[in-house]
Amino acid sequence: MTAAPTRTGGFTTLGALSQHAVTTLDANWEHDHTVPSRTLYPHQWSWDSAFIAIGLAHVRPERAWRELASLFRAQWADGRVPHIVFNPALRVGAYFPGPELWRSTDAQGAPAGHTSGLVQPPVHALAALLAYRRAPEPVGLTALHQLYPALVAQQRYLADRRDVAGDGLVCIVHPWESGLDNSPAWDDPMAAVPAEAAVMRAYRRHDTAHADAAHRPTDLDYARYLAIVAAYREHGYDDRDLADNQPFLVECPLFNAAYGAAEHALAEIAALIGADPGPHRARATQITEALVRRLYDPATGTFQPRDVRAGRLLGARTVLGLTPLILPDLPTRQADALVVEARSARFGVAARMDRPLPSHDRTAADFEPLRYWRGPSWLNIGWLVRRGLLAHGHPDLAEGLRQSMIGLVAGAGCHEYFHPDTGAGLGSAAFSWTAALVLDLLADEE
Ligand code: 2M8
Repeated sequence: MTAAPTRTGGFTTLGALSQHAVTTLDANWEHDHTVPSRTLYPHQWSWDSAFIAIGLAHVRPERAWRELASLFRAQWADGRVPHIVFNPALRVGAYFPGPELWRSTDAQGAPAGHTSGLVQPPVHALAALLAYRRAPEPVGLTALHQLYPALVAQQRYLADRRDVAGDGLVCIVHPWESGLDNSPAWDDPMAAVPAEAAVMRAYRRHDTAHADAAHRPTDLDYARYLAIVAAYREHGYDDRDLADNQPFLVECPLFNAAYGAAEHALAEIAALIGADPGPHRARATQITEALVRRLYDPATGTFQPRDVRAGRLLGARTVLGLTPLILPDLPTRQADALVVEARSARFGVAARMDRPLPSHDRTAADFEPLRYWRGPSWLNIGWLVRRGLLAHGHPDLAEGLRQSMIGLVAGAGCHEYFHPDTGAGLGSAAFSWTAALVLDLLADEE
């Protein structure tokens, strides 16, 4: 199917837009969590839940805390927070790849319920802090007390088990761990993963039954996704000897920026609950230093992922490179360079934006305006970049981006992603993090 992207929605008042976002979140609420989308993603996703909690804190604070608590109930003994927590009430085939492919319950230290074995960017400590700021007393403080050890364990897992190169940065073992599944950033390391598209004949993809196949990753992408999952699963999702066993090993700028931002947030949470913020501050400093040392490319003036297997920086200039701006201690030299990159024709950030922020360099030959993370505009990424612009003293650009994002949702509704030229809504039409983050943007007038 090749549906032309259409504009839906068209909210003329901010009140109506906000109500639409709340209705979307309410419709996606499922006993103790919010599904990203009833059709495409009917289980619980890790970083979705963090973004969702940020929005829920404005309108359903009690649910914000339940959202995070339910996710962390699925934390593994080693501290990993799984990227999918499966709802056992759903039929087999409700999502692909489902529990039968992950077989998490065979792995050591996994919880009793089914989960994936991968992780996603650790934006949860930041989400907990922001939710607390929005809904502080008395439930908020209790929730922070309860979440703190789990958030610390999440960071410890990443520090102890995923620093494959020994350079202070976290390695992702699958593009799904980046959250930007088929970003051009991963094309080179993915090309080295042996797989054939034909293996997909043995499976039934769920995504292409609900979304336009031309917008989604290809069958060859999926064959490789499954090959990487199989390699990890066959080693019991054990992180020892990752360098020997995993075909995809990458240090991602967004994942590591989130990892550093988490230590900054944990320092603030520690201070609120009477714990010691010192070690968090020290780790935050180390992470920022490592990020600058290992992933900043002075030649391009942006951050690039590092392919740990090949021992080199990856060349694609995707929006991932802008996200270290969220680190408040990013040195001025790198922050200034990222602002130049953000304002360039590649990304077009401006005080008055004429087009949405794309997920990939719009001047690149492989920019694809319709295909998922290869061009379309996503609210969670814009939301992070906006925070970064505010943190580094660019309120005018931050406001331009905020207006652009609100305009997207006002024009098209709570879509999963948006056409980077026309702003037309794409993907799921009732997507939770879009709803949650537009609520936060509406409330956060600078
Ligand atoms: C997308 O990823 C899943 C796999 O985890 C998929 O394509 O099926 C990504 O957009 C990811 O960032 C997001 O968390 C997930 C659920 O919204 O969907």
